[in-house]
Amino acid sequence: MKLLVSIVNHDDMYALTDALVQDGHDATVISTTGGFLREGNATVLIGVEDHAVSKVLRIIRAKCRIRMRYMQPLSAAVEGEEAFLVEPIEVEVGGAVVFVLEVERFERF
Ligand code: 2BA
Repeated sequence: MKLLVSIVNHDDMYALTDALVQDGHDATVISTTGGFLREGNATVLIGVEDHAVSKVLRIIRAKCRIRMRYMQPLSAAVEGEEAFLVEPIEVEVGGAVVFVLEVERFERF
């Protein structure tokens, strides 16, 4: 069994979980925040049997779009001077970042 830790855009989360549930997979959603953009995203935990991993990855790929975001970096403050704004940079986010973890044991009580 594998645990897919899938970090997705919040706007794709319902389409993704609907598709997963329709295909018979269980999922848990955690509200998370990206460390770089500091924007909300969603982490979807999906426990799946090994033979279903590729199918679930296909669903994730189909439901999660790549988006471009603009980030306003702040210059590093030099001693004695204020930090100042520099040009916004374009950042590509997603469709999804997925970690595939081995599950040692799974119990449901
Ligand atoms: P964020 O950390 O907010 O990152 C958003 C996007 O910013 C990333 O998209 C990437 O394109 C860019 N980015 C991240 N760190 C960067 C840096 N140091 N310099 C320049 N650009 C940078 P994705 O790679 O699609 O990641 C989307 C979200 O997935 C991330 O949001 C983070 O929440 C998570 N994530 C990505 N890689 C991760 C990792 N290795 N470990 C844990 N979480 C990860």
